[in-house]
Amino acid sequence: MDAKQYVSELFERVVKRNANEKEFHQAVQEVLESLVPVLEKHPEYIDLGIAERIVEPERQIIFRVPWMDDNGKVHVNRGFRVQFNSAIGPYKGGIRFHPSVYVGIIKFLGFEQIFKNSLTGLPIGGGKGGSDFDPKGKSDAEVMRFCQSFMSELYRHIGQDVDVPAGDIGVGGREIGFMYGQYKRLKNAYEAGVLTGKGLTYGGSLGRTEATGFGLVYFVDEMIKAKGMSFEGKTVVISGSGNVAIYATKKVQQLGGKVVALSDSNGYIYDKDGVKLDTVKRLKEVERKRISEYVKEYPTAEYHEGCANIWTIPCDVALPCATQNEINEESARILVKNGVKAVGEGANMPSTLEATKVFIESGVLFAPAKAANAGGVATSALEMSQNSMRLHWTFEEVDAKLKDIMVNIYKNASEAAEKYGHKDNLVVGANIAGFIKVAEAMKAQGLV
Ligand code: NDP
Ligand code: 2IT
Repeated sequence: MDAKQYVSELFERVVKRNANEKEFHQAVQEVLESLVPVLEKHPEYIDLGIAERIVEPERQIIFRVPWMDDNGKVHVNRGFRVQFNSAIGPYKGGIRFHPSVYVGIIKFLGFEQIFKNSLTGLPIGGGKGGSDFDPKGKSDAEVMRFCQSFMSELYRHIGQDVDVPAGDIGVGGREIGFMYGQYKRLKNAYEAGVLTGKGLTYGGSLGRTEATGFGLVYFVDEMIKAKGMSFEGKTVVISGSGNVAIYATKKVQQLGGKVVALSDSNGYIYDKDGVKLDTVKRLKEVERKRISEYVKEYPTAEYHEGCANIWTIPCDVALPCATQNEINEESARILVKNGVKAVGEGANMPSTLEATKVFIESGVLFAPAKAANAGGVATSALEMSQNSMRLHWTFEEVDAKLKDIMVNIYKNASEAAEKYGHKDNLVVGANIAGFIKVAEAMKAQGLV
């Protein structure tokens, strides 16, 4: 069958079969369109139904999460774990706690994770989980009770050789600690490799906290270096002020770039002199306050309500590190008009399909999420290795491995793009390079 027709019929079936899951449709559409040249070259992938199997999760778990708040009121949230693909390793991917979470978001994230994890070169399959629980404004005790309830169901579905969750939006060190404690209690065994992003006192890896943001900047640095540019003296706009945004900011500053803006879900700050990261870290990581508080300490900085206008700030490099679809076509056009030279996706799917098209067609250097933010999960896999060996590597060792991995992902994605006729298009290159390894493993393992 003609590969183009095959892909378009398969996409139609995905939309019909997974109605009302628009983020999942978007992620599948982008990947399937990239795969046409691969399926033309490898008709056996069509005969073996590789793409048809890849778009269908191996298993989806949806469960009730009851918990009690500090006033004794009962709440019932919904928990999810989508175990998407285990061809190259145990399911691996984060857990997201955010009120917007529903099956369409967890499935888009789990689907992307398959290719991202493959790109790392490490033996990890794709999965994702989460809940529509909103950690904002909750006490530590409420968060603990929620995490314990969530894990009281999830524990039976995961394991260090089965499925290894980690953090994502709303899930950081505090939540991983509470979930690990409950898992350990239920299993009566110290299986440290069952979760990653753990604290350093109980099996966590040095460098995991920094890994996604640092990895993103290593990747973008490699991409711009290939065109004779560097971060030195560049103006950079970064959205979000969570784990990814904070450590992307730190690495950009180390490389001599100036980060002038950061945001949260209420609005953004603009500090033309460069943001003071220690203050942001204290406000967001310790005090768990809003980014608007920043201007109380630095009155020369500006605060603006709403997130979208952060992309109207002129910059050389834009790093969206908050959430999906935060850059639409209009924002992309404004960035291009203002002279943006490179965009690196720290968040998962932060650019709409239309925005991505604008960047690629305008010749902006574009680092897609699957490749550019893979440093987090790659370092999670390094944490799993250390847990298995019952050893610790130094920060320098982990960071050097992370850098190597990001440089290799860049190399593999750009070579795949060129080989399949889309030179410099890293969206296509990352999708193809990630897909081929999984497809070959599925081919070898038979119809399962
Ligand atoms: P955090 O929870 O630490 O931070 C998220 C940041 O994004 C916060 O500043 C938050 O603002 C903002 N944000 C979240 N949701 C929205 C929204 N709907 N609209 C506007 N702003 C929003 O999460 P991470 O930094 O870990 O994750 C950020 C992105 O990076 C996500 O897309 C995640 O999937 C991706 N990612 C994370 C990895 C990791 O290792 N943590 C690895 C790879 C990708 P507020 O505080 O107001 O909610
Ligand atoms: O989107 C992602 O890659 C993550 N949230 C990190 C997953 C992980 O298992 O470390």
